[in-house]
Amino acid sequence: MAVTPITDREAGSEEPVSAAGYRAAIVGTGFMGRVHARAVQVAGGRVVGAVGSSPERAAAAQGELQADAVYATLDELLDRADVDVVHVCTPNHLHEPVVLAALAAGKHVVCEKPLATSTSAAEAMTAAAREAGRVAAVPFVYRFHPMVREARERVRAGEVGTIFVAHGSYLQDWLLHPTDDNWRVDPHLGGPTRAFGDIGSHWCDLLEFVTGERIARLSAQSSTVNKLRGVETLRDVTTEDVVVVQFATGSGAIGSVVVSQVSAGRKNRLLLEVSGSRGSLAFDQENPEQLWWGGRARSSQLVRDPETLSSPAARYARVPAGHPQGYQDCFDAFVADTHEAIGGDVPDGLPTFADGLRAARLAEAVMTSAREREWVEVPE
Ligand code: SOE
Repeated sequence: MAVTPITDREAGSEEPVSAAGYRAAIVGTGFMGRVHARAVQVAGGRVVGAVGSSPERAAAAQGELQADAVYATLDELLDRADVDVVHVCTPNHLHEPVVLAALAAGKHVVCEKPLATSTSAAEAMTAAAREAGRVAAVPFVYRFHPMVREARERVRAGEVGTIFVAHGSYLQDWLLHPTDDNWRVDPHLGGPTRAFGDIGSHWCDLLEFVTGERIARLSAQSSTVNKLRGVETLRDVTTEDVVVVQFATGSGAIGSVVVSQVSAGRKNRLLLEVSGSRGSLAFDQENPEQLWWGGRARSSQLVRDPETLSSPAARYARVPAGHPQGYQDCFDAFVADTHEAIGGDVPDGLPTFADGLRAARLAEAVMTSAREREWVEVPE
């Protein structure tokens, strides 16, 4: 099919999908689309095309995305032979159709979390990626902080000992007021769980990534604080603002997490603390260059530094010590690892659709438990 970009800065050659290159298409031109586009460029890739919710929005975003061209429809973008990887940054309900179309067109995919708005959709997407033999990654990006990798290495090396308790929170305040609104609030666009799907999923991913433990059963309660929301007219809200989960892991550790999008003053505070028979570790996403190490005799605040980091963690130090790195750096590292995976070497800890599916199963268990008011087993 002949493809006519709605705007074209520089017509590139349309070589088919390659293992060496990272020619990306961005689907969705909001905040996350811009974060992904920057990461593509830092990873040495190029945004060859973008599509937005309307041709006008795509055209308006072209400069910031540094996209060679923007397209009126997804089909036109997918027709380009030279798109290696499609980054899906749309509202959640569109993840499934966009991912399935991209895989059917032979592209690798990076899909925002939550991967899908239901477990069955996440299963279908994971199966489609496996059958297509494509790289399919999900940006659980907090895994890419060097101090998170350091925590993981210390757990792996036995320095924490047998883990018996893990706890923490993920708190935001951007939905505190009834007039705070966003597509994520609408279950048709964001999915039936909001606070847990959007940010609780990050916390659980980090817990399981750092400790190697798996949540086996859980009990949850949730609350919708703002039952009506809207800027001009108020409408009913069904998605939750707050979730509290207590859980047990397969090996018998217990723990809890508080997830809230209405905690005044907390902007993006993800806190994870784990304790075992030999020591404790705590990581705070708003202070990501540090890691608290708790010992019975002595505790210390570890600071990212070549002296402190084991080599798997040092791999993710992107700037010299003392020059704080943060959220965008995590994205840059995530896309760089996705690029490597497309080249054939899948780096340790790359979050894939299997992890997105895991999050969907946890989300379903949380919703079921909160609704039924009982403990729920989480299927593997
Ligand atoms: C909004 O809650 C949001 O942007 C999430 O969607 C991201 O996953 C999280 O990293 C920051 O907050």
